[in-house]
Amino acid sequence: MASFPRTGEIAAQVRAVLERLGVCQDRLAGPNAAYSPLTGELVAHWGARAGAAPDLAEAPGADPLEAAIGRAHAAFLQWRSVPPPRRGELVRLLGEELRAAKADLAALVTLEAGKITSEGAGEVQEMIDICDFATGLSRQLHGLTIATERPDHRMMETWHPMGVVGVISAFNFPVAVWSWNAALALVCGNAVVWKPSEKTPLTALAVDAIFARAAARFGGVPEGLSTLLLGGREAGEALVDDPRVSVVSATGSTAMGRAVAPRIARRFGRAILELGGNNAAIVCPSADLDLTLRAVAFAAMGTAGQRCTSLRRLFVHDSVHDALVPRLQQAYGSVQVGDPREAGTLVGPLIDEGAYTAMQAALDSARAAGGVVTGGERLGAEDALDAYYVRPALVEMPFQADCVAAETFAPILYVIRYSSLDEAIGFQNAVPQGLASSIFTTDLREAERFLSATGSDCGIANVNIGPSGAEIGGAFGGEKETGGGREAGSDSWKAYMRRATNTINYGSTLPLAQGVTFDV
Ligand code: UN1
Repeated sequence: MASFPRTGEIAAQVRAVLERLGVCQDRLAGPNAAYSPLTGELVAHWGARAGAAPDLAEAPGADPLEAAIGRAHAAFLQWRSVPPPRRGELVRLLGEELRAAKADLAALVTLEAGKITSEGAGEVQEMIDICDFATGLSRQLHGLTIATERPDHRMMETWHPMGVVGVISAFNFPVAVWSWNAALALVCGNAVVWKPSEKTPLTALAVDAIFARAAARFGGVPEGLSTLLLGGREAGEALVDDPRVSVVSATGSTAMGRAVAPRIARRFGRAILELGGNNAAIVCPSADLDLTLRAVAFAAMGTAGQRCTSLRRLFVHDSVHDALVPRLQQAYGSVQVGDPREAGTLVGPLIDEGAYTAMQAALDSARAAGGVVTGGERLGAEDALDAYYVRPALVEMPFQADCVAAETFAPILYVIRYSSLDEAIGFQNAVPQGLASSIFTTDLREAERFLSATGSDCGIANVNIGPSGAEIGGAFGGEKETGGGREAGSDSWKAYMRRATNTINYGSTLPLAQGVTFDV
């Protein structure tokens, strides 16, 4: 039976978890308020820029953001000379500290971002996984040796640290996104400055405290190697505009990416952009419908539809529509929505009122375009007036209207029928975003077509699993308005390093390439 938390019961829990995680009281003082989406109540205060606070005391009048980036840059100048496997040791210790703090940090993710218990734990597990990955990577920052056309020469490439890596993250993965960037950036020899979402400052403070414990065990970590910049727009803009920030990794909306990308480009900085997704799945005539139903339920309703990778569009073949869609409607009607701490709850709250308003506006547009909406209504408002729990919405659409082509960060799944695979792939690719996609089929030809150059145009294309919930071993990111960046596994580390091509002459003549002669 679903229940909803009552206003007033969350703040004390948040305080207790923050204390267990070792977040200092002085970082929880300041003019800004932190809220919990579980009830909408105020749960803590935080300072304008916790990471930059010491400078305010040291150098009155100095710009604390500039000073924080300056400290990070100074840390980079030292850290770049530490051998990579030794840098990996710091990240290994971070992984150990995260293991020790997993239950508490996961609980805080639930309290601050509203994730159900297993998804809060899953997020911290992703952090641990990337630490393990990066520790191994610290001994594998390989360059190539390349055949040269000149006698007695050798050509190779070496990879060097970039500088300061700025990380701008969103509320929906309040801690894991930092870790995908930071674990790689640190083993690659960079310093990291993190500007988290203003909606999730407390989990960021907790991660900062966890990192400090790893750094203390490591010993001799330069001050400012990992800096937390709490704040609003101005903190993000400082990272975007400061030429000392060689790489900016920004996760958020396409609108945010459109604002920051030209500013980073103007100073020839490097950008890793993880922006909007409008992820689709195609259900083919041969699909295993039991498996499809479970995959669609998790991908579309999980995390209350607030993953970049959440499933938002479902293209169902005419021949299986009547076997699948009524079962989906049944699942949407019965899924437990409520207190994310409770066993049995699968859908927690939306992050805030703005998310709820955007969801209702999208549903209104869908109705106006001929869509038939099941669900979408607000729940539990009598227990917590300022919390926004909703029944996930399933919307049968006659065609792919404008509201379907836009990303709404809420649990809305649009269902559209199709009759040929070409048509379905056409629908799936006909949106501006290109993050994640899936096909459900047991037909080898259809699966391979979907994965081919004429299939899905997304950065992630899956067969018989949903578009969300990627492991860290693969490169994560997408094309078109998703921004083109890649994070986490595979060779994503290269975005945090600069490549130098080196040619060495070990002979005593000077043969020029391309047969050029130049005798003086
Ligand atoms: C995001 O939604 O911001 O693939 C990232 C997934 C997670 C990451 C999502 N591993 O759903």
